[in-house]
Amino acid sequence: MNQDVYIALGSNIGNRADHLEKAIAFLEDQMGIRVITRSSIYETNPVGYVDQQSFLNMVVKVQTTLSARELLDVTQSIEQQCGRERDVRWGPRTIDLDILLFGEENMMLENLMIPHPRMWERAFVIVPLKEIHPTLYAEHLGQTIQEIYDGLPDKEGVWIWNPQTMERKSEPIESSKDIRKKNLQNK
Ligand code: PH2
Ligand code: MG
Ligand code: MG
Repeated sequence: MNQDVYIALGSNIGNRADHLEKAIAFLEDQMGIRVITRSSIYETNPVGYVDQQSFLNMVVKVQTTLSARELLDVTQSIEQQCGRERDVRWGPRTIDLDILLFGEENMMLENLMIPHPRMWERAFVIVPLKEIHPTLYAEHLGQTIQEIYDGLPDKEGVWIWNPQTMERKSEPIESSKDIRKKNLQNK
């Protein structure tokens, strides 16, 4: 059966955009995986462990006939092939592939939980996910991705990345100026 799966990608070491592209090319080459949609690339301030380089993040939607377990093996092997080394939790990484959602399933694989338990509060995941599927419904939160996005307390620290100029767009996706404007409109 074909499952709709969302995968978050992140890189903050070396040529970050190359790592993202390479990881997507590996996914495309894989039997039983089809890359359906990719978000823009975003540059994001590090979350968790903050004393590190900014990340490039994006989300891709794939369809797969693989089981979640098999897909996890694939994503881990891609991380290896892209030169990821053993790393500090939340520390710098050449490439990180996190399975966010696997169809409608809830599951625990090794120490991996699907849906990814911290994805809902992370702007670096929700912003690109909202770009590709705002109406996606998060069953256990009873909210769409758009609603989760609207409720995120902090969307600063996320910029659209321009792959041509290799620079971020100058304004964060939602600057405090936009938020003030929205608040005024709601009055
Ligand atoms: N990944 C982490 C920890 N912190 N911060 C940003 N901005 N982007 C990430 O992908 C990221 C992070 C652990 O995987
Ligand atoms: Mg991660
Ligand atoms: Mg990971």
